[in-house]
Amino acid sequence: MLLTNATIATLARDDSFGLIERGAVALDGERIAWVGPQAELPEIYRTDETQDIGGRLITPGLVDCHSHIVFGGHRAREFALRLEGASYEEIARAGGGIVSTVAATRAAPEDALLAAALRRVDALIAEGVTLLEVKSGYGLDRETELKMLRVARAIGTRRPIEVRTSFLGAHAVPPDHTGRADAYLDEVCLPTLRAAHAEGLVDAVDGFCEGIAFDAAQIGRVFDTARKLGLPLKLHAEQLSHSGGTALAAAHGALSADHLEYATEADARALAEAGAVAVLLPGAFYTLRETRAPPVAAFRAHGVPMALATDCNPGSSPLTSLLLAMNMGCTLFRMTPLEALLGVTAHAARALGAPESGRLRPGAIADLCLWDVDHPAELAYRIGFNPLHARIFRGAL
Ligand code: DI6
Ligand code: FE
Repeated sequence: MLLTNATIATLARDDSFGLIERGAVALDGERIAWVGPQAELPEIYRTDETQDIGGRLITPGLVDCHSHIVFGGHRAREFALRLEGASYEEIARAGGGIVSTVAATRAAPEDALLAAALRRVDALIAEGVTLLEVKSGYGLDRETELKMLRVARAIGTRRPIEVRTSFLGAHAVPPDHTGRADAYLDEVCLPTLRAAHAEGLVDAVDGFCEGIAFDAAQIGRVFDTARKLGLPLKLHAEQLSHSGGTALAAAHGALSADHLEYATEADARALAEAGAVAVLLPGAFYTLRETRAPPVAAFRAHGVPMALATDCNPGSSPLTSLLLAMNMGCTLFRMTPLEALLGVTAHAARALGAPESGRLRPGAIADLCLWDVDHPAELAYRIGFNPLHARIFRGAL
């Protein structure tokens, strides 16, 4: 397939928009064969399968690199409680929060979990998402963690989207192990990680390093097990307080540290040295009415790549719009529209260890979005408007 008469935002290696006016993209099966100005198109890429796309914008397919999109039930009651003044941590300590979604997820049949997740996934697909990360972490027992990961894998067989899974057994201490976090890790979390890995269900390992979850020493044990299995690492770090997760993630060579509202300048330096991505989640910041923003200026100054994601989950971020996450990244965190677009393409792909996605260049995977906009900055600027014209996944419209 050959797409002509396009404005193309390639997201160049130097992290510019890499804009090409009157450009063309040649696809060869599931890969991009050539990108450049139409006038320079090599003869071998001319084909009958040519689509004039009428001056529309082409970007890479969007990447949502942090989601908890598989879960049972909802938490609208907690939303109301927070509006009456209860904090996220108070609700969690009173037995609500993550643990209440664990009960609903354990109770849900696998097909019902999948059906509910697909409704949310369809909203992401409609906005151009072609690569989606999905975490476990609402099972906290062997059976349900495996069930969640199977549902995550099934998403990729039911819809034209690539799914990368992250095992998040260290998300919360379940009620049957209250006050015994280390015993939970030894008896449930680590054996379940090994079992899920043996079944091919795990692409990366994540954790929640926080006062209401696990401390850095406990997460370090999860990371040690993950590294023995050869799995890449990610971490929920400094979301509600400064708990030392970022330094830990950097020291273990993690792909990313995520949330980061309470991260410091030293954390930014550590991420830069480790080459890790800072994944920012403005949906959670907004929903929890957080007032401390992540240190974007420090990330920028130290050259830390920033990604943006929905963090789609029933508690802190019931968000199924990556375009809105881009807008929030700009308005709430002062990212630039270019940083927002890099954040849902090249840098998000890097946070998943997926270098063949997120930039338009020869050899890259042929996942593309066609947009009814003049300039890529418009993608972050609009609120609640979806300008997607078409989506190409693995070379197929
Ligand atoms: N931080 C979050 O924002 C989500 N998980 C996490 O570790 C929230 C999960 C939830 O509240 O259900
Ligand atoms: Fe999260």
